[in-house]
Parts: sequence; structure tokens; C-alpha cells
Amino acid sequence: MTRTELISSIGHVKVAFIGRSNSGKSTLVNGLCNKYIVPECSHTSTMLTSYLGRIPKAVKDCAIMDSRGKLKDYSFSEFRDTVTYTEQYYDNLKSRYVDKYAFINVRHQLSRNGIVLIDTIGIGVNEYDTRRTAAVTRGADIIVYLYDALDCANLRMADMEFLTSIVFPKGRKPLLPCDRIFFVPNKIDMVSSVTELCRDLKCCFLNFVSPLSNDYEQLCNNIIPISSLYYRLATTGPQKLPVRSHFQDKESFEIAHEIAVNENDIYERLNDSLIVMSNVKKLINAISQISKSIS
Ligand SMILES: Nc1nc2c(ncn2[C@@H]2O[C@H](COP(=O)(O)OP(=O)(O)OP(=O)(O)O)[C@@H](O)[C@H]2O)c(=O)[nH]1
Ligand SMILES: [Mg+2]
Repeated sequence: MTRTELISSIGHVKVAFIGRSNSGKSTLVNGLCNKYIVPECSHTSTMLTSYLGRIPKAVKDCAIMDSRGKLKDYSFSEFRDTVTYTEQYYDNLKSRYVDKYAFINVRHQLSRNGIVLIDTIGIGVNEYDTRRTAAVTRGADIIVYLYDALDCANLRMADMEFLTSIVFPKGRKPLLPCDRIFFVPNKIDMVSSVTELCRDLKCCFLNFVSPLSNDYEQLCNNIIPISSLYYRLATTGPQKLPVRSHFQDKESFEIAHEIAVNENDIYERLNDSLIVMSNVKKLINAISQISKSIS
């Protein structure tokens, strides 16, 4: 099966999770799968564009497709360990991942709507990554654009460059109808004023579309501030403490260990209110509605 055939066998609506490194794309995707599958890390972590959904035949748990179209199978945990690296290793390893893609066979919360989730390698770290993410963005039916809203931060330079060149090219129509573009400020568990956050984001939209247009109104309606981490914790529980021998280097292991301890703390404190606070249900409902109108 070719890559295109595999992707269309998973679903007919492609939802791409886009944003800078560390914005929480993989955390959200794991939350939607109720399973810790794609690597999450405070350093650059996702090295492969990953397609997630129910895959007929070809793939058992996970498979990586190489540049010749050959698939190699992995279990979920082997997959995560195989593709998790820290920044320090990133540049050396990059060439090994040229033109490789991951396919993950999992039932997720949007499967029933014929949706394939795409966890991208993100933007802003280097031109190579940004180009690959731009290609995925161009082929998407729905864009979920995440950014790290820690301390009420707004879209940054790298976001603006990507958005104005790929999604809202000057003098042309937006890449997709604006009701299919979601702006998702993430990490609201660490944000003092969500209202302020949304106000600043609406100001940013003026760089993309006219304030009196339908497009502007649709973009404003599609702002959904979330906490990917709370949602993922609610669906999967905290990560287990990592096993030293699975890691390629000491630094990765120590980071993974620290994250697991931290997650456990949050989980114990906030267990009951996690799902409601995360706001992700709103995003799921909105994407479901749009996907029905595409089908
Ligand atoms: N406090 C908080 N931390 C979060 C949240 N979402 C993600 N994080 C943390 O942010 C870091 C980055 O998350 P990832 O999901 O790996 O980010 P990413 O966008 O996939 O990053 P790349 O794969 O490098 O492009 C991890 O340490 C997550 O635990 C959130 O809602 N709140
Ligand atoms: Mg990632």
C-alpha cells in the first residue's frame, strides 16, 4: 500500500495538529486516543509525521514507513521509545527520518467521524521541519493550530510567519474556509486570564483577515483555549516511571522521570475536575460538527 492509500484507508477527513515545538500537539493527540502513544517532551520531540486512526489490515499497532514505502511494525511502547529524542540528538538523527512517516492503529475519540488525526513535527525549529509541516497543512481538511499560552503569551514570530505564508497568504483566499481553522491556546492551567488571552488572539487575526468579514467572525468563534495535559491525564492517567534501559541517553531518561513525577502530583490534586477544566470536549464537539459537513 502506498502512503496516500494508507492515509485514505484510515479516514476521509484529515485533522492536522499544527504549531511550534512544545505547544502540546502530541499531548493533545494522546489525550484524544486515550493512550500514551506519540512522544511528549519539553524538548523538541516529534520527529515523524504521525497518522492515527483505525487502519484496516496493513498495520498492527504502529508502523514506520521508510522512503521506499516499506513498513516496519512496532508495539505502542516500542514505537514511543524508538522515536523519542532530545534536542541534543535531533540534528544528528534528522537525516535518518527524511521522508519517514508513522501510522498508528488506534481507536480515538473522533474515529466515528471518519477522521484521521495527524500529529505533525511542528514549526519554528528549523526550515526543514517547517517545510514538512507546511506540506501536511496544505493537505489537511481541518487545522487545529496550537500555541503555548503560558503566562498569557500570544502567537509569536514563527507562528505569524507560518500563518501568513501558508494559511492566510496575502491577497489570496485562506488555505481553508475559516470555520475549519481552530486556534487553540494551550496550557490554560498555567494562564492567569483566559479572557485577556482571547482578546489578544483576536487582535492577531487582524493580520490575516479583515475585521468586518465573515472570516474574522468565524476565526473568533473557533478560539478554544485548552489544557492538553489535563485532558491527557484524565484519559490516560499519569505516565509510569520510565525504565532506564529503554533510553538512549541519561538526559532523556532524567527528563522523562521528572515529567512522570510531576504528572503524578497534578493527577492526585485535580483528579475529578480534570476533564471539565481542560475544555477539550468543546474542541471535539466542534471538530465533529465540521467533519459531518465535509462528509
Ligand atoms: N502545563 C501544561 N503543560 C503542557 C500542556 N500540554 C503540554 N504540556 C507540556 O509541554 C511539553 C511539550 O508537549 P508536546 O505535546 O511534546 O509538544 P509538541 O507540540 O508535540 O512538541 P514537538 O513534538 O516538539 O513539536 C510537555 O512537557 C508537555 O507535558 C498543558 O496543557 N499544560
Ligand atoms: Mg510532538
